[in-house]
Amino acid sequence: MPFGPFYIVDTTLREGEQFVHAYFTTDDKVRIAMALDRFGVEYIELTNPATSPKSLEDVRTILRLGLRSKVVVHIRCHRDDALRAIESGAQGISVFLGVSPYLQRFSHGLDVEAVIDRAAEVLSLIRAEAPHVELRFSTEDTFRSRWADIFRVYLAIDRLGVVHRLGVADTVGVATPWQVYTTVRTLRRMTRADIEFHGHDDTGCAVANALAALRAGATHIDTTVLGIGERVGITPLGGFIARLYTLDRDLIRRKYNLAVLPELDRMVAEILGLEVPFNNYVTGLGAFAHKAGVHTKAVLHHPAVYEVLDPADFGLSRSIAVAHRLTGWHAIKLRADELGLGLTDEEIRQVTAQVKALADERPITIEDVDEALHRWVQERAPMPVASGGRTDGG
Ligand code: HCA
Ligand code: CU
Repeated sequence: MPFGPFYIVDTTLREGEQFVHAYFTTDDKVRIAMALDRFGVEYIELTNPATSPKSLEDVRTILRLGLRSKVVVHIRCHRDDALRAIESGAQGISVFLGVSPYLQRFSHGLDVEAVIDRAAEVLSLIRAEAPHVELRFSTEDTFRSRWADIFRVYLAIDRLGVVHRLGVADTVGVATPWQVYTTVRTLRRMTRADIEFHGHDDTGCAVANALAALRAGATHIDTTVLGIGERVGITPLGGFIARLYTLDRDLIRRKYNLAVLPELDRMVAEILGLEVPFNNYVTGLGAFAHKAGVHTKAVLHHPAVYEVLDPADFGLSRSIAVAHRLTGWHAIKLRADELGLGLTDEEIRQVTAQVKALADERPITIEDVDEALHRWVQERAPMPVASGGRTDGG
């Protein structure tokens, strides 16, 4: 088994709300939460209910849906936020406060001892007021913090005995998989807590970092639909699922309802007023499109030659691009068969040569291919027929 038991904390409705283009109405949030629940994410994280009256109301609305996914709220390490989170009735509360030199100098201005005191106060308050709530504490910007500082904080919080898990956050998307592995592994050895990983994608490692965290013993991974979040966002749900699928396909198929992923990606893109990116994991335009003759030939024989994900598992199908100069006779034959034209292999080769010649002159479409095929059938010499037979066949 390449990784241990894990849970997805989808934070489209928190981190995702921090994406520059995001505005979620209550109805949007309900639709997204219901689809995430159908997909099977174990947690849905919502915006801090102290942000605005509407945010608090929306937490309650989502809780009333009675989803299987646990509903958690994400708050700053403040008494008032904590009280509002408890008041919301959320099943989990995720608190964050960092100790990086940047935050110490330019943001909250607290030194390590003051961070520990503040966290201890807020976390103990929550535990006292809401004994059953699932509690998490995360140090923001973990990877640009001094190793000694973050471990002082993590060990102090773990010793309090009030949190279920500790969060490791690559807030600015700068960590490498090796760093993530070492940090999570060390934390796992030194504390009793579960570990959550939250990774931004500024330098393209969010999916790899989530996998590194998992391999090091992380139990919870944060994702958002399409990866939306601050700046370029965080680990995308679809990319993370694709990553794990090739490592343990049966587990991923059992654990999640994969066919809901295309609907989720489309829904969130539509709510944002954007397209699903053309190169998106699993659901992008190109995800299961095969083009070059060498590829199409092999894929038509055995798709796994050029596919590591089976589109059918996601309720999708592959496509073979036929109309272009890289095309091959297998692709043209596929098209001729689709049109019900009985051409011999030699004829298909000749039509393929015509199609390629045309595609060298200008971009072509499937209509051009169809026309070349039909023209061939019309213009070829009539087949010799038995005497007394019809001669108008074509
Ligand atoms: C932020 C906070 C956060 C929190 C992550 C966490 C981050 O918006 O800056 O609670 O683990 O990236 O650090 O999203
Ligand atoms: Cu974040």
